[in-house]
Order: sequence, then structure tokens, then C-alpha cells
Amino acid sequence: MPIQFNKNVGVNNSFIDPVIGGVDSNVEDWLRYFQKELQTKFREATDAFRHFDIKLNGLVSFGEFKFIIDFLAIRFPNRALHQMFNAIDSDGDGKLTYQDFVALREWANAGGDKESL
Ligand SMILES: [Ca+2]
Repeated sequence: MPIQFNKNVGVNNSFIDPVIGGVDSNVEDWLRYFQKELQTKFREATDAFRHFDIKLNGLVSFGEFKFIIDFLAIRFPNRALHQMFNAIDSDGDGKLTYQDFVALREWANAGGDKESL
């Protein structure tokens, strides 16, 4: 059944995923789900990164990140996208590197329950 989100945060009501849960979802839940989706679509982190790096400059901007997630039809509220991007962005410069993608995969495969990536 559809998950009811808190209307105050303005999320997309069409988002439905029983894996993630409801209003208590946090960035770690989103990241675990995101990584799971990536691993079903791309065997290796390098394959995933190549798709996200639209400009082929070795960096993934938030715009590229959002564009590819939309393209892959992985549904997240905008709030979650920003939180996820910031969590993956290890040096906080607003761009993701290949190493960030590897770190996300390793974090998720280790259980994804650590406080930081
Ligand atoms: Ca960065």
C-alpha cells in the first residue's frame, strides 16, 4: 500500500516503496535503497559512475545525479536526493567522484549502518 508522507515536507505522493518505510526514513535508509537499485542496474561501481558522469569530467554534479536517478526511474523525494547527495559527497564540494561511488557501495555492502560513509 502507498506510504503516506508528511505533507509538510512536500514530498512526491507517488513515491511508493515498502523497502524504505514511511515518515521515519532517514538518509541511511535512502542510501541503502539507492545502492541496492544501483547494484541491480550496474554490476560495478565504475559502470554506475560512468552513467552519472554525463559531462565526462570525472565528477557528478547534483544536476547529473538527479537527472540519472530520474532517468533510471528510481523515485525519491527531492528532500532525500539532497540529503543523499550531501552524504555521498565526501569532501563537500558539491561534486561526486568515482571514489565516492565506491565508498557508498562498500558502506552499503558492509551493512550500511555506520554513522558516516
Ligand atoms: Ca566532492
